[in-house]
Amino acid sequence: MTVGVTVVGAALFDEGRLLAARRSAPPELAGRWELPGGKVEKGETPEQALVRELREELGVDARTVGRVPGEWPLREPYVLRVWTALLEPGSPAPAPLQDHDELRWLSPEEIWDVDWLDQDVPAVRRALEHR
Ligand code: 9L3
Ligand code: MG
Repeated sequence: MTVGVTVVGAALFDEGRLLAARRSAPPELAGRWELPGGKVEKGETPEQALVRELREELGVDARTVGRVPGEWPLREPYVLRVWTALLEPGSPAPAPLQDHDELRWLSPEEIWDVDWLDQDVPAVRRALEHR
């Protein structure tokens, strides 16, 4: 049984680097970095939600690859669940279209250079182990 409402996060990898997105809203989260994504809507699978969120937030054409094991509680009733993802061939490069004001492709040495949201720290660690 899946408990809680899923917020999907994308561990989007390209050429060995991981995409980090800096939130511009809401004010209490602005300036912190996250795996882009958002809430699963009614009638969607988590994978469909992730592809939609990445299109809306970043303008990219992406596909999910696999679930990163684990789940990280957010504000009730939300739970962060993460999938690895890749850009489809010919996808536009990601752009901060919605909810973000900066993006960075982080190499393995740079992963901890940004101020990740608290719940994203263990999720990022797990994503790197399971990519
Ligand atoms: N959240 C945390 N880490 C993430 C994502 C995508 C989302 N990697 C939190 C921030 C918000 C809530 O989940 O409080 C819903 O996310 P959104 O729909 O505002 O992106
Ligand atoms: Mg979002």
